[in-house]
Amino acid sequence: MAKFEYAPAPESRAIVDLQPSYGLFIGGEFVPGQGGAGFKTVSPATEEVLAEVTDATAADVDAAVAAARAAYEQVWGRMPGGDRGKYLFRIARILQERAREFAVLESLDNGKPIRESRDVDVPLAAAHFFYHAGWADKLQYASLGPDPRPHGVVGQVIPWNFPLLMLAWKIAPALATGNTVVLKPAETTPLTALLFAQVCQQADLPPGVVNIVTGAGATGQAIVDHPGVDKLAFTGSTAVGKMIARSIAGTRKHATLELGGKAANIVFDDAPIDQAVEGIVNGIFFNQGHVCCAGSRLLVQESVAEEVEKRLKRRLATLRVGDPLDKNTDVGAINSRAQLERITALTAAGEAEGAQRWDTGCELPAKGFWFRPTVFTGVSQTHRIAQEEIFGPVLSVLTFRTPQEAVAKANNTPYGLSAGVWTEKGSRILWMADQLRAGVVWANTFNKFDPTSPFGGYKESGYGREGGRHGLAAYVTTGESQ
Ligand code: TAP
Repeated sequence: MAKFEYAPAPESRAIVDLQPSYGLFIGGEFVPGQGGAGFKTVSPATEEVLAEVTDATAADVDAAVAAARAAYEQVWGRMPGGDRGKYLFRIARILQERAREFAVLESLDNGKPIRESRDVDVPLAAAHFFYHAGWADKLQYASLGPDPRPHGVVGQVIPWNFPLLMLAWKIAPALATGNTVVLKPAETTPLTALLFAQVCQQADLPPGVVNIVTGAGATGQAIVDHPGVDKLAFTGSTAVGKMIARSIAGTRKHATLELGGKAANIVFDDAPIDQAVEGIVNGIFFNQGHVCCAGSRLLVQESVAEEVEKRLKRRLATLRVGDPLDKNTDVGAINSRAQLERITALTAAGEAEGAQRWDTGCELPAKGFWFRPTVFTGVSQTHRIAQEEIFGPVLSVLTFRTPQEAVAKANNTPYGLSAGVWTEKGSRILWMADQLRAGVVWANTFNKFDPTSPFGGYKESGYGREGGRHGLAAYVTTGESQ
């Protein structure tokens, strides 16, 4: 099918006021790092250097934890919930007012299409603050147990795939429940977290309630190891999550871990195929497949497999891959060279193990990090591309004959974060949801997020929930749990 030719529709980047270098946000101020070292953050679409960012040392983390402790003890931990809620409402409104600035900056630093940062990441981040603002003065009615109280200082470490949104998932519930935070954004995507620090200043948030320290894995490890941190909230890979669990074993620290996934998107023969195809595309090609809950394994009933595959490839051929700031772009840049190498290596393993590889053959920009939307058919359960998280725009297709076989294959993974079911039968949806070992099961849709709905995994996808009432529980201790 021929692609329509669209004129370029680039979003202007003039709205973003990029500084050449950024300090750390500690105690309500931007301060230089004590180690003096920095690193560059680049646009993955062009490899252009966007800014120099501070590499926080253990001493910087120590200062951030001290600022968070002072703010907790002197101000935030004592403030009535209704007053905390007003700050959260204020932050939410500023995020809405500055939405375009955040969206452009996110697309520049992360490589995701502006359509997604504008319509998904930023509105959902604001929604998380609005939602949690509403809870701040109602915690005793949230069935959290008797006398819910904050932990104190929370250390938070987040990945690069949804930089602002993951920050909102972490900071909004922590603040609503009366905790103060030290947050580290990912090394490749620090800029929207630093813009968020400016929002905290604009909202007159008391100094030290939110502290942002930029850096690489060592900075994250310094947060994890710091004895002044009462609770940890981590989102990232299963490998690092396991290291964190080992580091804090035997300490009094509480933790929630949101880790990887290898979700099954299951299409039955009675599903409306065109809608299912849209769901498959959204499931794995949204955000370049850099989504922990991505529908990276398509399980399709054998009787419709050929038809689904045909329509899927036809649809994929219409996807526009390119400039993240162009409003017509569907698939943007891969976030980093390292991630591109990982995707390249895993897809090469798929071919070597005997699966059939197909891609859209679209043109890719000469500079930057890019990967064509790719589909593997003839995948067997033992293939690495069926077992390991690729975290890129790559779909592995497997088939099944009966619902029991679909369940067995869907659950045959070390992960258990999400799953999707496509069928006309309501009873089958309920039966499948009951059988699938996944924290979230979507029915006739995929990748739908809402702050009221708890999100989190089973097995190697981690423990704890974020969002909803369940998410609040992770940020409080109660008479029962103290
Ligand atoms: P990771 O390498 O695990 O990095 C996540 C964060 O941890 C980054 O800020 C990273 O810093 C930091 N970090 C690295 N080593 C650390 C250590 N030893 N101690 C403390 N912090 C450390 O993952 P990633 O490559 O950024 O993200 C991709 C992975 O995250 C995928 O597996 C994906 O499934 C998972 N993910 C899960 C979810 C949920 S909700 N379950 C959501 C998004 C992503 P640097 O960036 O500087 O390395």
